[in-house]
Amino acid sequence: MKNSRILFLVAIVVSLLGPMACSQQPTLSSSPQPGSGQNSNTEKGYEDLIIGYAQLGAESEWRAANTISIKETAEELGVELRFLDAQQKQENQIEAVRKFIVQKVDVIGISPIVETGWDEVFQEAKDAGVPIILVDRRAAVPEDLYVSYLGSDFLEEGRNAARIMAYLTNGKANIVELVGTIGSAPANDRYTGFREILAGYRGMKIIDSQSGDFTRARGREVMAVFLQKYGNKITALYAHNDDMALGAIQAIEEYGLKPGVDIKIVSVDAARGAFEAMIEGKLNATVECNPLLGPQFFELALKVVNGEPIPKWVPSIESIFFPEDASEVLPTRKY
Ligand code: GYE
Repeated sequence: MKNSRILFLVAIVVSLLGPMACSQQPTLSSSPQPGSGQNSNTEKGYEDLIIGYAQLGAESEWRAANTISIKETAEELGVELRFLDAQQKQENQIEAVRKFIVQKVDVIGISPIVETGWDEVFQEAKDAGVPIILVDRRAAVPEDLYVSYLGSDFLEEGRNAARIMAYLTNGKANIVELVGTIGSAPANDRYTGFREILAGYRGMKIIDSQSGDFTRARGREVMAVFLQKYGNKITALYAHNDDMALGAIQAIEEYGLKPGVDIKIVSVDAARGAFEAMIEGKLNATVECNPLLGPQFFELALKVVNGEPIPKWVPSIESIFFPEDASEVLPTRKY
């Protein structure tokens, strides 16, 4: 590992520890919702659990890995899993939650496609005594409408992406940004966190920012439009996920520029495709966001059902990867 990169990573770790120590400590909530199975002498095991899971769709490599993790872990533990895929539509997710309420499942897991619009249906779940665990994405609802959020610190991912971008470009860049699904927690926070850090760099400008909806196809299309509009002026790309970066890499090559060289690229997720692109020198860094949430999710669900205290936020532990280490790390990646 080069010395400069060690220093850079140390700086990131220090900046991670600072705010975490004071403001981001998970708080404990020991009050399970009514009907959540708090029964003094009959503690439940995994094989007693019936879980409803409202997945948002299948838009990316990340999501595919996330779904597999939930399904495989349920099978391994002997949990009865009722899994619905909302195919990228909030109304389908709301309908899934309503079905699970009618079925009186023990716990509902949901990865809300966007942040807003959940108050009513979450209130219905609460009134029916069915606890909700937010998985991967947060919802903008009062804290009493869900028992816990299990997932990443998307703001910090955005900040780290900006720190890396500043390092890669020596603080001077014309950046285009591929935003995730409009209104989703990761898109909102990765957008905001990135700008927080950029505010400290005069030479780094975001010249355009559009949604690529977290998909490879849209990433490619939107990047092609950016290139038509700005051409060689673009020196850096920030993509809110690897899939959009991979689509954009194609568009950049089609346009006749070298991704990773003419245009520095930083994305988020650390999926296998990103490691392959880094090995080929086409991607400069990826900020990890862990989709393998199955084991932690069912552990939380079991605790909820047994009335044990659980944290209001269970953050995932994540890293950052660069091309120099990509060949060594790729074989160990599970997604
Ligand atoms: O980064 C992206 C996916 O919600 C963290 O959704 C997740 C994001 C992930 O489509 O690839």
